[in-house]
Amino acid sequence: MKDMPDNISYDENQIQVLEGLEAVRKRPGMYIGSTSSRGLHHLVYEIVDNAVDEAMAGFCDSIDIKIKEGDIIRVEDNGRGIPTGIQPQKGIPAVEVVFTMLHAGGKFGGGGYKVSGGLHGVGASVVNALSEWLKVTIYSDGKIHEQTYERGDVVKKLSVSGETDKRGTCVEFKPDGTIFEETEFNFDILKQRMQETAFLTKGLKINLEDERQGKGKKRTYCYEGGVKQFVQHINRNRTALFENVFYCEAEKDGVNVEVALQYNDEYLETTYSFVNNINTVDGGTHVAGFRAGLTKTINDYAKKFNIIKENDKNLSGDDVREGLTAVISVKIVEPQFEGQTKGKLGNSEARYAVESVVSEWLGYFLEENPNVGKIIVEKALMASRARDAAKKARELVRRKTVLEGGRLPGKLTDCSEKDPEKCEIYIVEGNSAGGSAKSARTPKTQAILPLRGKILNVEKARLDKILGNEEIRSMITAFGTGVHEDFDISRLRYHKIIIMTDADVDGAHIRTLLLTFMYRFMSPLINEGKVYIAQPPLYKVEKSKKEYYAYSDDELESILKDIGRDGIKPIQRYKGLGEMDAEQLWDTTMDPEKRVLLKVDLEDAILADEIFTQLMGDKVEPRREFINEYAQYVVNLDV
Ligand code: TTJ
Repeated sequence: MKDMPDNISYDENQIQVLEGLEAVRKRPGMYIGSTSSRGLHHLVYEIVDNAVDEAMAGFCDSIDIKIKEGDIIRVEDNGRGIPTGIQPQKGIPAVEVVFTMLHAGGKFGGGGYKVSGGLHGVGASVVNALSEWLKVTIYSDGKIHEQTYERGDVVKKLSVSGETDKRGTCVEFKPDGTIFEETEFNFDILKQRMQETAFLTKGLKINLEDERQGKGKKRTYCYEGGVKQFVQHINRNRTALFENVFYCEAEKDGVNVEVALQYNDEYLETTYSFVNNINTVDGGTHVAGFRAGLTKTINDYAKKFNIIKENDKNLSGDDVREGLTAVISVKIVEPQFEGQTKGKLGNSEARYAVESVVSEWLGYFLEENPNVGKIIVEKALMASRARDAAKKARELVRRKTVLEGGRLPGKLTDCSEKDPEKCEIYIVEGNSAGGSAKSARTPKTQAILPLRGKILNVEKARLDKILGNEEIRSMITAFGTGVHEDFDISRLRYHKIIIMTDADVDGAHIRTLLLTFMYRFMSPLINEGKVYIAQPPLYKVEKSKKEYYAYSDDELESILKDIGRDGIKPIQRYKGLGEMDAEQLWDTTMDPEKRVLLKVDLEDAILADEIFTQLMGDKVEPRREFINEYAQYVVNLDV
């Protein structure tokens, strides 16, 4: 504890206790993660999750979400309606408790929902506190009930405004512009999340509509097949090895387990796991149970039908997961989330529940679909053989490193500082830009690794081939971490890995490739926030010996507005990093005092991975869809 002057007496009046919604407005980040665009979108999820809870309880089958003019959000369900009666403990209407008291809601104090979603389970009151205004309308008992709030305070008491035969709850809110750095909603971000929610809540219809001027977009998601359709969706750009997706749903020891899986002709595993609709990015007991069940069942099956012999060595977990696409969704009453980012399930009962449900139902499925069983086992056998080859290749790389005395790649211009915490590495597209970066850098702390051209398509190659690629090998050696199963983040030589590519389509392509590689083979780098994207400017404006850089079209406009157009030199548009000299590159993109770096998070990486399969996959149709959808950004994509 800090020194405390002892001549002051502390009593309850002087101790400031942050109470109720004031606390939320003071430290919004603690409740919604951040006040950036991400936090803004979390507000919508938080409200929608309440309606999803009602759907999971079986009382609502449709949720409408609208982005209205002025970035106002409106969410309506057809559930029972939030109770309007007086809550005995507080003496105010239950709905007011929900919107004004932290941690209030159906999830607490009995009588509520058995399981419940929600990002941090903080609920509607947090959204209310962070909204300029919020209006709730409840249709129940033949009446329309309304209440309005401003920045969390009641401004209009709960009252009946009319009659109706509808049932449901409607919440409309405008996020507080004094709290959020940005208040513009992004349809595509909401779309992604709403589709995921629909996959995870079988039969629930979610409508999403953008009513803002010039937008006019609309999507409806409803999946009777639940996570089975989720798996089909993930594999839509890939080639599945068999048509029928394995699917099971069962309850065991109070844990509801829903699992779907299918294999594709590639080599990587894509498993998404959820607990009460929350994405568990670091897996946990439910994923461990799934893996154990999968490995055991496939081995048992292979032996029973003599595809592998009794004394052959077992297929390993990695073997049976090559080319696997799976979704695991469990619903559990008191989930325990662990780990730094709370992305890992800890409940031990979930392990056994998932393992036993998967073993039982997958066992039946394989016996009923022997052709599928055969395909899976053969795929795993191939994986097993390839793994032996890859192991040899890896040992070769390792031995080579030892022989070379841990020598760093020739192309790397390393920094002199030895403490990784202080070091950063720029991965730069092309040799010429690499040259500028080399002259521009601070030699003590900034290392430069130029990459030539495009790196290998890592989704289409096995590890032995990937490790044979020189660009990739030089990255791995420079980082010092090893790769895949050998990856060890404690050996990382730079605490910032900065991808610096041209601001054009090719640059975007290379960035996507790099991110996909890191996501697939060095995922802790991304989970622990070590990867960044440099932001080179798009334009240079010069006027009376002064230089201004613009990083977007909007910024260019606003600079021109500020300085006026008289007497400016022709505006320079940078097509590549190579067009900048070292000083300009330093000033705009590399100077830690001035540069803007984007930190890559898991969602970005997953998106990169998706874009990647869409662009590089075997199927033509998804690629066409993608290019149509993004035609405005993709000018001359060489796919
Ligand atoms: C609680 O238990 C009794 C019956 O109603 C339950 C309830 O609260 N249902 C409910 C809440 N349905 N929909 C909501 C809801 C919907 C939205 C859009 C926002 C919020 C905060 C709650």
